[in-house]
Amino acid sequence: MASRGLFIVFEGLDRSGKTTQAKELVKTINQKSAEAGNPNPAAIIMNFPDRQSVIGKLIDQYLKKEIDLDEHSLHLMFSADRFLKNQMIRESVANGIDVICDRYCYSGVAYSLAKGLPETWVRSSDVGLPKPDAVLFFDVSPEVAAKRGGFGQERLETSEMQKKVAAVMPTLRDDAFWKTVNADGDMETVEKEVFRIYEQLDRQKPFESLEKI
Ligand code: FDM
Ligand code: MG
Repeated sequence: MASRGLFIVFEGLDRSGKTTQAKELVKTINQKSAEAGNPNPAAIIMNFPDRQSVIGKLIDQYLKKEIDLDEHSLHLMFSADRFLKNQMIRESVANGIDVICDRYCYSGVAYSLAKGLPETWVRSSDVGLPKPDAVLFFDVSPEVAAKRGGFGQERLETSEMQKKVAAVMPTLRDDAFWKTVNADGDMETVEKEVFRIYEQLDRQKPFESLEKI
């Protein structure tokens, strides 16, 4: 029987390179698969929030400061946006397709805790989502991140928010499936590191759901 796909989440601060590297990993997997004669895509990219989904469109407006939203409501929208992809992730994995995901519930929890929402409540709304085979935490030093350019214009792109998120994110770490990627290196070095981790992941173990975050 063909093996299942992997579900891999990229997390990290802004300018850690996670978006670039997530796209790059998908490209590499699909290239290698095509070279091996496989006509179908072997990996797909997913981003959270998905700014095109019904819920993601509202989140996008909030991030662009076009609308204001109650922070509890926003937290649940980010979760709901992920649950919209629940079936798609599970079906892709079952069909042998790797799902590479740029941000997931760990961003959800980190940003909401940084804003001061109640911890138990914040950590509960993503329970039941597909559990990643690996969370690659892109660890970038503040100096290197600063060299990569300034912040954008969006609501959460402030140094104050980044500092708070930087303090919370590592506390969400679960050694069972989190792996730290040194994101200070150049693109090719990081790319190799990511692919090395990817190749070592186990497709034989059962695909699970998140019981806690
Ligand atoms: N963000 C992202 C959250 O606050 N909660 C979430 O659940 C997720 C997935 O939204 F500032 C924040 C993190 C970031 C913004 O921006 C999304 P990007 O640059 O598109 O990742
Ligand atoms: Mg961003």
